[in-house]
Amino acid sequence: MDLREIVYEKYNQRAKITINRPHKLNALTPRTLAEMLWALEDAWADDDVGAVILTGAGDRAFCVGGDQSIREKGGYTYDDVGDGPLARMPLPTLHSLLLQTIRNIPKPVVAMVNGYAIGGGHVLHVVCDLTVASETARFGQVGPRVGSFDAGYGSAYLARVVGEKKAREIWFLCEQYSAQEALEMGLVNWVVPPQRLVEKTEAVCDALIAKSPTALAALKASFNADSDSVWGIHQVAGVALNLYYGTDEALEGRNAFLEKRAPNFRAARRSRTQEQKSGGNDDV
Ligand code: 2NE
Repeated sequence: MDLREIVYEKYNQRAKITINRPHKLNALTPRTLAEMLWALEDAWADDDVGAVILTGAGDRAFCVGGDQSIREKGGYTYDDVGDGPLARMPLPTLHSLLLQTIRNIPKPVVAMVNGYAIGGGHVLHVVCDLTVASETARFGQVGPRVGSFDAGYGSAYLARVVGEKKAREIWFLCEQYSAQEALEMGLVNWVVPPQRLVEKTEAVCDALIAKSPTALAALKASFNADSDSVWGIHQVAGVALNLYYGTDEALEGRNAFLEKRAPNFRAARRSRTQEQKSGGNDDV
């Protein structure tokens, strides 16, 4: 595959996927996601690969989720789709497929978080098996502020990781959390100074690669089994998200972000009340 938005490397029995859009804080396009899926499938098929590292280029961001500059009413549009059918799929569908592939690949996936892990970029690290964070990393969800949501792995699985109250706080308030706070809530496994991030991640991979691959694969599948039902919720949420993108409410969130102002959802709240009163039959 012609890789333009990620860097994919294989060395010392590991595969490393680096989201390579540092000028956009490693925000995701359909192409980025299609390339990441291709790389993960390659790592899956390569018997010599015992662990996968997922990270972002530069020192500012791991990934800040969907690229808001290509989001329009109705969803994300991107001309540079590349070849193959994957890149023609809607961004949320590709993001969902990527999350599920990170979960399904029978090898540990380690997130190396070097900066912002925000929105759909935050969800990426949440579904990874382990997370190593730089002291400078920042974590958070932004959907209710920018007109989006991940009502599947991003919320239901997050609640299993950090607990119900904390997950609701993270999504409802859209605040940012430091690496130390993330460690305290069980969201990451290790926090290290930025200059030790690569060294620590490589040491974690060395430790993983020294273990029995079949034992690790069986354990990963077992951990997944308990939360696999979230995949069904995630797919329903994806249908809802694609419908939501067509609304003025979602567009107000995206516009407010791009115009660097606070969103105003008052009109959306009023129209919800009107719909409820009329049973949603106004236009039928
Ligand atoms: C990431 C964050 C917290 C950074 O804040 P700060 O204050 O350090 O920087 P600033 O000025 O906000 O951002 C720096 C530049 O990066 C761009 C900004 O527009 C800005 O550009 P310039 O003004 O310098 O030209 N930028 C930041 N995030 C971007 C993004 N996602 N897409 C395109 N450009 C982005 C702060 O910027 C923030 O909260 N960003 C919003 C993150 C966001 O909205 N992510 C998408 C959530 S939805 C999603 O991920 C998703 C989905 O919708 C569907 C399926 C799967 C995932």
